[in-house]
Amino acid sequence: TAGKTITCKAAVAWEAGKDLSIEDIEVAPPKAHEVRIQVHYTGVCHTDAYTLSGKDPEGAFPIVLGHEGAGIVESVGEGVTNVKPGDHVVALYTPECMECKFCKSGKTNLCGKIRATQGKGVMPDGTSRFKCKGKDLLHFMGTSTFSQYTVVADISVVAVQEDAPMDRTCLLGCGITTGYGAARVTANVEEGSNIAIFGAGCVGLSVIQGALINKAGRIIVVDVNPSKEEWSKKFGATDFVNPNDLKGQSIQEKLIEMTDGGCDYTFDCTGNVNVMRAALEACHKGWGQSIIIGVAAAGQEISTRPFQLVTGRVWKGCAFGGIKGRSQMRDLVSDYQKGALKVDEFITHRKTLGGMNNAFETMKDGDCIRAVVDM
Ligand code: NAD
Ligand code: AHE
Ligand code: ZN
Repeated sequence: TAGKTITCKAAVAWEAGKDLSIEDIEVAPPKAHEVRIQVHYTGVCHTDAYTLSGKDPEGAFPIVLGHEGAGIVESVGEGVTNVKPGDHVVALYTPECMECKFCKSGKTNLCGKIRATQGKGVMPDGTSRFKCKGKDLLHFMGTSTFSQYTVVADISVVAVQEDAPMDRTCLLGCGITTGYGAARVTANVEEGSNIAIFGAGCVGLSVIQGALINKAGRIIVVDVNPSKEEWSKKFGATDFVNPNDLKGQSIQEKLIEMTDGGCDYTFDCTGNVNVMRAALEACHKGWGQSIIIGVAAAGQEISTRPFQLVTGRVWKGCAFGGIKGRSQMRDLVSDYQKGALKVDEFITHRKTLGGMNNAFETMKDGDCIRAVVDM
């Protein structure tokens, strides 16, 4: 198949707010510094639903969504040296070129090399590799894993251990790595720190596992869904608070009371800007840091009294947990294989490509942590 166009099935988002349609699409061969991957499994992340909803300022249609995928390299374009056909890989929506200003800074995992074209839904040369019914389809987050075959830039893919099951490694492509990295890399939670996590989805629950490895003190989960108490405790949280149960007290007041002055670190894993404010204001005076992970809709803005920052609280955020995919993914897979990183526990639902819309529905239900789709 190398060098030839492949026809395969994909879930196509023709329009914002509409169901995906399973279509036969044509996937062109990889050009120079590109890799064509047979996607075996993909997770469905809240961010896919966000872009499909039409609330993503960068969302354009028609598009092949999906960014939490694992598969096998089918063929590579000229000049590709980091992966070869047959390699088991995880797609990286945060690429790592290792040579741009960002990659060399030592201060961020964000890579600048292809961000502009990635945001426009095209490959680095400005064109698409997907066609359906004579129309070009856009790429998503440089990965487009809702297709049986996808083409990505070589810097957007990493080879991982072949004995690691791909229905698990796919989840390291976003949610699990994001929460884990936010705790261990972005916040770098110190031993004994009291932390609060707003939102116990895949991301929030994985913040717990990163915080536990760093030996956090109290790990308080805040969620409006009461069923998340059991999930949080199962992952190792010490406390659970449902803001709806607080009579006349704000969640920030409650957390400040519980922690004798405020949390050392808080994490927003909801994407709700009011929650982000509460998370910042629940931080300890003088040093508390709040990490924004959730993605908020177009037009939404955060606010607080500047006095909150004047008095030493810090607001920051991260993408992909601050993790550098090509340098660090193999270690995460190895941690999973050693039993030091939970992955299996996040999978609550399994679907096939034909059930992709059903996976999106399930995600809204509240009892779904991650649905893994067998492509
Ligand atoms: P999810 O929907 O599974 O989890 C969100 C949780 O927040 C749910 O349990 C929900 O009950 C809870 N919640 C909603 N409103 C709340 C409120 N007002 N107070 C407390 N809890 C509330 O989503 P997820 O897949 O875990 O993703 C979480 C967020 O992170 C999303 O916004 C997603 O787009 C974003 N995300 C960001 C990155 C990144 O790199 N920055 C990566 C992955 C996901
Ligand atoms: N396109 C949106 C922003 C979406 C966003 O922030 N995406 C995160 C990853 S979410 C994964 O589930 C991300 O990688 N951000 C850094 C970046 O460079 O996009 C918008 O608001 O325009
Ligand atoms: Zn995601």
